Parts: sequence; C-alpha cells; structure tokens
Amino acid sequence: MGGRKMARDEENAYGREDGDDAPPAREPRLGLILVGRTGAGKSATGNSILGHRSFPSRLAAAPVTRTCALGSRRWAGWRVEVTDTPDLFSAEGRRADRGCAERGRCYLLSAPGPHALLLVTQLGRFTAQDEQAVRGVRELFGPGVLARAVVVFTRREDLAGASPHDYVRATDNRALRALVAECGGRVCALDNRAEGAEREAQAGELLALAARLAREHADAPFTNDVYRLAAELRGAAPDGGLRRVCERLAAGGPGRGRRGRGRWRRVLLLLGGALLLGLLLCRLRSPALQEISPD
Ligand SMILES: Nc1nc2c(ncn2[C@@H]2O[C@H](COP(=O)(O)OP(=O)(O)O)[C@@H](O)[C@H]2O)c(=O)[nH]1
Ligand SMILES: [Mg+2]
Repeated sequence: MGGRKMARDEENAYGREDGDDAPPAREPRLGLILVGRTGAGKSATGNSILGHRSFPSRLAAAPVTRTCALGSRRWAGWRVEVTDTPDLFSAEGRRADRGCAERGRCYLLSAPGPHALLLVTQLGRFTAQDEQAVRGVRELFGPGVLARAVVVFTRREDLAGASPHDYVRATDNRALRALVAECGGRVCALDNRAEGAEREAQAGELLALAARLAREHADAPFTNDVYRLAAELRGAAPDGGLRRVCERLAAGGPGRGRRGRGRWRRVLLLLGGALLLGLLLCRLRSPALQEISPD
C-alpha cells in the first residue's frame, strides 16, 4: 500500500493523495472544489470533509494557503476528491497570479471538472469581499458554474441549532439571498471545530448534497473548454500541460473562443443588414429620380 502511495505521489506533481485508503478505480469520482474569499474557512472545510487535517488552516494576517492542493477519501461508495484553493478570486489574488500558473494548476488538479463547487463563506459575514470572490469564480469557470454550486457556511455553532435555510430566509443581506437563489437554494453549514462523530455527521450532510447534485447531472462533472483541454493534458508531462492550460486561461478563460466567434457573427450580420438596407434605398430612389427627370 505504501509503495502504491509513493507511486501516486510521484505521478501527481501538484496535489496530495491520501493514499492509505485509496479505493479501487471502479468507484465513481465525486469532485469538489473549495472556493471563496481568504479566511472564510475553505481549508478547514476541506479537512472536515476529509476527516483529517490535510490542508493548512489557521487564523493569520497573511493568506495561509499558498497553492492548490488535492485530498481524497472514500465515502458511501464514492471516491471523493477535494481541491483546496488559495486566493485566486480577489482582484489582488488574480493580479498576483500573473501568467495564470495557479489558476492553471487548479484546472489540472480538478480535471475533468467538479461535480460540486463549494462556495465557502463565514456565517453572518457575507461581505463585499465574498461578492468579489463570487465574481472571480464566475470569471475563472464561466457564468454557468453556479448551477453546480453549494453555499457552505462555516461557524455553524453560531446558528445555535437553527437551520442554514432559516438563516438565509431571515437575513436582510440581499446579495446573499440572491446568491443562494442562483445556487438553486443549496446551502449547508459546518462547525469546523467539531470532532469525531459530529464532524463525520456534518461531512456526511454536505457530501450527500454534493452527491445528489452529481446524480442530477447523471454523474457528469461540470465542464468547459479549459477543463476539456486540462483533461486531455493531464496525462501529459506536467509542465507542458500546465503551460498550455495557463496560455488558454491567459487568452481569456472559458468560452472565450465561442464568445469571440459569436461577436464576429453579430458584426457580419450587422454589416450584411446595412448593405441590404443601402441597396433597398438605392432602388427606391432611382424610379423617383426618373420621374422628375426632364426627359
Ligand atoms: N469557530 C470556527 N472557526 C472556524 C470555522 N471554520 C474555519 N474557522 C477558522 O477560520 C480561520 C480561517 O480558516 P481557513 O480554513 O484557513 O480559511 P481559508 O483561508 O478560507 O482557507 C481559521 O482560524 C479556522 O480555524 C468554524 O466552523 N468555526
Ligand atoms: Mg486556506
């Protein structure tokens, strides 16, 4: 088993496989990505899901998570793969990721795509920074990605027994209510300080939600043209693959090619319309000119 783990670690240049409980390959994959602003509790949530401390998580003035990382576990017949992310979604984070290397790593690690995107936010603190992070998420994965998102509140202990649905219904934070609506009403709350059976029960709640979302899409992960490229290149030499995914992201991100083609089509249609109108006007004007002609 140990030898197998080493081989797996060597294969994967960027992530971490928690290989001791590595399942047989026939188990279906349940891919999850943790996204949201720095300090919301993404890494702590990842550790709760995995059932052990896999990702560094603590309160700090500077971001603790510096790079994307992958952790895995078995749960209810699924092979769960969790991708933790550093600050990829704020304006500063994106500026710092010049060349899109970290965003490219995120794509390669989570290829062929997530079944659920976990939008992590701290209970009672959905701020402008969280909204900016949501915009960053849309930009990185494409506008349709929220159809696969679950809003995960950390600090569940502050709910004092109430449900996260009740909390969302009662909040006067309109941006949060709008986000939850866009995510199909999927919400979950975790107390990441919980341990043992309580931690496992909370993880089970969240994983059941993610598994239901996967089933609703016939177990197919969320995908876009960058994921398709990443999946193709995942088996290739890591640096070569990373470079090509980064180039694709730097060129404008998912859907760019299709959007670009759509824009040109609209321009051509407008030009064609203008030409037709011009011809029509010419034809209408020529008999009128003939009528007033002295001959
Ligand atoms: N009390 C409490 N603290 C939490 C919870 N989740 C995360 N934290 C704390 O919030 C801080 C930031 O968490 P971290 O996982 O590093 O956030 P990240 O930057 O989004 O990955 C850490 O000190 C965590 O212990 C929670 O459910 N309850
Ligand atoms: Mg973190």
